[in-house]
Amino acid sequence: MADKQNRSADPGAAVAVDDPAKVRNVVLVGPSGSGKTTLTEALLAASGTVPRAGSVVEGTTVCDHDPAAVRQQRSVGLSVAPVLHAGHKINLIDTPGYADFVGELRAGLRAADAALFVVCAAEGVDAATIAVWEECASVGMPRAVVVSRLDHHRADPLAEIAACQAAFGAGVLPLYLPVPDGLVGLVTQRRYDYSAGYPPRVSDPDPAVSDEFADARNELIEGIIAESEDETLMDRYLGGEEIAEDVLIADLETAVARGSFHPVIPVCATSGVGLAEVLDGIVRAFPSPLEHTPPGVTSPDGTEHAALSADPAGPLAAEVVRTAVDSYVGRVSLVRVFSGTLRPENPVHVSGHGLTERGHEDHDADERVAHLYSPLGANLREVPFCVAGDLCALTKVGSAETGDTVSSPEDPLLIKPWRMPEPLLPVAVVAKSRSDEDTLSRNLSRLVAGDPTLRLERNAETGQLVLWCMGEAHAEVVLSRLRAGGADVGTEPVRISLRSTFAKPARGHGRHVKQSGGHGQFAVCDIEVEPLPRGSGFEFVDKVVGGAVPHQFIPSVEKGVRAQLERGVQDGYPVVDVRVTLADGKAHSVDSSDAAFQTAGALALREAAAASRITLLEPLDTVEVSLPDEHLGTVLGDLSSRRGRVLGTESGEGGHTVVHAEVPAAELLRYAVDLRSLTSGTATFTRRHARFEPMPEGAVVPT
Ligand SMILES: Nc1nc2c(ncn2[C@@H]2O[C@H](COP(=O)(O)OP(=O)(O)OP(=O)(O)O)[C@@H](O)[C@H]2O)c(=O)[nH]1
Ligand SMILES: [Mg+2]
Repeated sequence: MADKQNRSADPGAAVAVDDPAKVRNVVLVGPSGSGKTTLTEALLAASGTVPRAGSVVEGTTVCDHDPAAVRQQRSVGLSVAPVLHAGHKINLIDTPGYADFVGELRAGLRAADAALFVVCAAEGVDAATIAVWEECASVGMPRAVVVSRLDHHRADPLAEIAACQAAFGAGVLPLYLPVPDGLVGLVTQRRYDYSAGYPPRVSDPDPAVSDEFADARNELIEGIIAESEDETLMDRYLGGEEIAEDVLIADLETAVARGSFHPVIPVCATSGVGLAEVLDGIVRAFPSPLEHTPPGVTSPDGTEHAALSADPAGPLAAEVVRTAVDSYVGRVSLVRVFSGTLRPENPVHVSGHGLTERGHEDHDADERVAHLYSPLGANLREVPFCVAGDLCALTKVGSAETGDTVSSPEDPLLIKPWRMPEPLLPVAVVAKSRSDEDTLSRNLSRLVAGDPTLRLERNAETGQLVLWCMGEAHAEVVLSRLRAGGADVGTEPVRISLRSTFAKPARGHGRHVKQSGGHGQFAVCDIEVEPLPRGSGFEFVDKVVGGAVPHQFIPSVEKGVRAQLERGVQDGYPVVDVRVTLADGKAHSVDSSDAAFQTAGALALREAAAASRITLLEPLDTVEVSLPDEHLGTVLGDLSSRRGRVLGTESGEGGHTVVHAEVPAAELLRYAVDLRSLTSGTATFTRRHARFEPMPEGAVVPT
């Protein structure tokens, strides 16, 4: 079980809309603790969707329903909360701010048409949030900013707005500013008084209200006019003409929807200040799905398909953006419909990308969707259909994995995938008993299918089951889901697969002779073993003269040697990079056999190993770290303390440097965690196995 799902009759209003123009999909983005979940909760309560706002601390919010979220006191997954406001359905998509859950954020960005950046009035703006802002900017996603937690004891909303302007760049301007008990509208020149909570008492327009904020008002109006398509407006404004409020608002809304103007709204979720302005802003200025170009699509065989649009009568194309596994209802797939209309009575076609690195095959299947639901956190409310542009949840669509396309069997489609982050923290899990092992493997594959940021590795050499996670908080969520699924699991240190090799040439004599009673065994061989350069593997040379070892038994010797190389000659580490030459031997006309010569070959190798010196080889990875220049010194110093060798650095985009290095894999086990703390989460890295290298004298063999 992951999320405690709950299909209740109807805790909210009817949530099926038939017109994409009436839908807004808004993803909440921002650092952990900035107040996204609390804001969502306040908006749900303000709109009457829930009777009263729950609290993150008490674990009673709609969005943080997962037991791991309650325990960690922060969101650990994406959550959808639809709010009805002014005849529109706003799908609020709450995402976790903590870096481990960036996969959930990516899914939220995919499902949304606009982003609300939530930053705390007391915290400044962090680099990870700036990076998401820039990413949204690069695809023209409309964005607005909420400066949250106005009641924080260190809140300084004006400083925070200035920090947002410095961090996010042009077009970021406040639409409202805080005053005691509420806000003042810079364009509307009205006062929004929240002293009695939501909804605010709104005053009539009054120029005196904004006197105090004349500079901010002028800057805002100039900012809006600069974005206007009416080029005469600036001249008229500079000529002293008062531009009408409705003209300014219309231009403002167009510029927001275009992604070139980003209003800032100060908000306090606890007192309600700003909630009406956020809801109105979303409905009026954020675009409907009709204005968002859906992702590219092909037929499942890869042939091009006409571009999609948010047309309820178009071909069905929906995408599974998230999968949760629930102990009561099974698999719950959160779906964004990009085109067409999903109806429970119609069969659907599910096709996937076959993310082979996660151990999945390409898949294609026809399925039946018994019920459609509108999710409200963990609550599933049945709906009769879901139109293009809207979000819904499907249950029991067995073959659907995150990233899959749901289309119609008559016109099967495949939506081009979105980019998912690579999990880089290995965690070795062990089942406490035999029966736990079975439960574990059953649950693991389901978990991996639902979470694209989780990778499963069964390492045959070390015998370990390794889960590659995004970080420790992610690992905790995964483990708690496994335990909740009934498997008693623990963790153990991750083992590294080592190799060994011969440090110097040596000879070995293998004699396997047993001739007392019954069928005898007779095989003798002499071998020479020489080290080869790294990466050469294994070579076998036959130099037997005069049939000392009959030719049919030469492959037997090789087989025996190979088997021993794989089993290892010291501590069980496979032997590589050697040439084994069969120089001589003896056979018996009756008692020699394939098996006897295999045994003799293995014995000879063991004897040669005893006469040589065995060097341990450890895996070395090529690592690429991309980081802001200011952290370069720290990261280089850290790499060298990990026995890393820097191969070079190059300047990347936007003040970033890419460091190329080779680092022993044993030193990278916790690099995902350490690099994040060294660079405040601003660096990323990739790693790839390069080769094996001798371990330095005195290095501790990782267990
Ligand atoms: N007093 C006060 N506290 C708030 C407000 N907004 C959020 N908080 C508190 O701040 C903490 C973090 O809020 P969350 O809503 O969990 O923040 P988040 O952005 O969802 O954090 P992540 O889920 O980790 O990304 C919680 O303890 C909230 O109760 C606010 O407006 N006023
Ligand atoms: Mg949250």
